[in-house]
Amino acid sequence: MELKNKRVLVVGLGKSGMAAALFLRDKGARVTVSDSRSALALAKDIPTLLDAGIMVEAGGHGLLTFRRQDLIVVSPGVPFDTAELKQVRAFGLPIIGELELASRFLQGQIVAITGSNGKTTTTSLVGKIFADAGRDTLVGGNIGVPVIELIEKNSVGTINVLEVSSFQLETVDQFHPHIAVVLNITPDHLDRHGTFKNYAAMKTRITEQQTAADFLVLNGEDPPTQMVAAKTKAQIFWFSGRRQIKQGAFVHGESVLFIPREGAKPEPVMPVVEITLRGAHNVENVLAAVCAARLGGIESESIRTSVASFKAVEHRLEFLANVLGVEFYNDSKATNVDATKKALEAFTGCVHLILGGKDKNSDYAELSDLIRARVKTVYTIGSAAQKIERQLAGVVKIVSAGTLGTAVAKAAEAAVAGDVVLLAPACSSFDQFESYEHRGRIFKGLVKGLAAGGVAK
Ligand code: UMA
Repeated sequence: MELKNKRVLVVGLGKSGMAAALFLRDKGARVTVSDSRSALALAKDIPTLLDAGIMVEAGGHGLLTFRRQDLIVVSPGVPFDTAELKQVRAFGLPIIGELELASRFLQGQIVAITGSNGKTTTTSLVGKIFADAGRDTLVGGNIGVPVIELIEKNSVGTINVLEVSSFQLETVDQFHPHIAVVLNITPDHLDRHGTFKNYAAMKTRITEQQTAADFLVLNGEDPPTQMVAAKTKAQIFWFSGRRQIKQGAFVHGESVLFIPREGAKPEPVMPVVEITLRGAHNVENVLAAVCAARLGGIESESIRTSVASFKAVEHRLEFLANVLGVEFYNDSKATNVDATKKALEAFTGCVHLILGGKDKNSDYAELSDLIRARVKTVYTIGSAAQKIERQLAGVVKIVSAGTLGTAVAKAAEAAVAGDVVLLAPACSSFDQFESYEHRGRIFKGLVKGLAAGGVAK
C-alpha cells in the first residue's frame, strides 16, 4: 500500500486514531485527524500531532475535510453511517479501519478471534499458549492495543494474536487471518448495527478472505456461529463442551480431547479440572484456544501447562474477595445480556446481582429464568435502570440503587455468608464511567474498602 504524499484523513482520535495517524505520517502521508470532541478535550494529544506535522480538526467533522482526501481511516467507535462517511462513500473514496490498515503491513501469521463474549479471555489465553511454547507472539486489537502498534515489533515468524470486534470487521477489506475463531454470536451493539442480522454479518467478515489453506474455528453449540460455516472456504474445526465433534476440540467425560482431522483418533489434551477459569463459557473459550493452538502447531502437553496456569483476565468474572463469607466477583466486561447470562450460569444460587449502565437496545427480560433460579436481589444502576426494572418486574426483588457505590453498600448489607455479590451489568458503562475498565476498577475499590473495614452481619 503506497502512502507517500497521499492525503489521508483519520476519523476519531482515541487509541486507534492516534496510532494510525502517527503511523501514516511515518509512511510519508499528509495526515489530518478529525474528532467530534472539542480542542480542549483533545488538548493532551494535539501538541504531539502538530509536532509530527499532522493537521487537527476538533469539535466536529467538516464535510469539506472529508472530501479532500485519497483515503479515510475510521476508528472502530465511529459509526460507519455518519452523514460525512455516507457522502464520501458516494464519491467512491476508499474508507478502511485501523485493523485493515495495520493488516496490510503486518508480517507473520494472524490468529484472529471474534465473538460476542469471551474474546479477550480467549485472545489472552491463545497469546499465552503460543508465547509459553517459545513462539514469537504479539497480542493486540480490541483487547486494548491498536494492531498498528504491533507492526514495528513483528517479523515474518511472528504469530499475531488479534482480538477483533464487529466494529473493526465492519471496515475490513483484505484482512486475512490464517486462523480465525468465532466464539459465539449473540445480540450486542444493536444500537450501532441496527439488527442482529447485520451484526452477525459483520462477524462473518472475519473469514471473507480465507482460503482452503486457512482454518476457521467455530462453536458447535451456537447456531448463529454455524451460519458462518456456510460462508467460508477455510477448513472448519468445531468445538463443543457437550458432545463429540468430527474435527476439533470437545469435552468427553472429564477430559478435553482434540481430533486433528475427520476419522482420526481423539488426542487427549488435558483434564477439565485443570481449567482454573469459572463457568461453562470459559470451558468453551479453552476449547476454542485448544483448536487455535493445535492448528498453529503447539503440542497438547504444552497447551495443558499454559491453560492450567492461566488466570482470569481482569474484569472478566474476576474473583475479588471473600468478606465475612460473602464472595465478590467483578464481571464489568459483561456489557451485554448474554455475557450476564454466562456469568450467572457460573453460580448455583444466592447471587446479589448489580445490573445497569447505558442500554444498548437490549432485552433484559431474557435474564428472567436465570434470575428467578439463581438471584436473591437485583440492584439497578445507571440510565438503563428504569427499563431493567420494567422488564424484570415481578421476577425478583429489585433495589433501585442508582450508583455503583450505593449498589455495593446495599448488596453487602443484605448478603449473608455463602452469598455472592456479582457485578455483571449487561450494559455498557459510558453513562457513569469512562469505560468498563473504569467501572470495574471503581467496583474493586469499593470491595477493597469493605474487605478492609469488614462488614458486620
Ligand atoms: N469519535 C468521533 N466521531 C464519532 C464518534 C467518535 O470523532 O462520530 C471520536 C471520539 O470523540 C473519540 C474517538 O472517536 O475521541 C474514540 O474512538 P474509538 O471509540 O474507536 O476508541 P479507541 O480508543 O480508538 O478504541 C478502539 C476500540 N473502541 C471501540 O471499539 C469503541 C477499543 O475497544 C479498542 O481496545 C481500541 O480501539 C484498540 O483497538 C473497546 C471497546 O469497547 C475496548 N470495544 C467494543 C467491545 O469490546 O464491546 C467493540
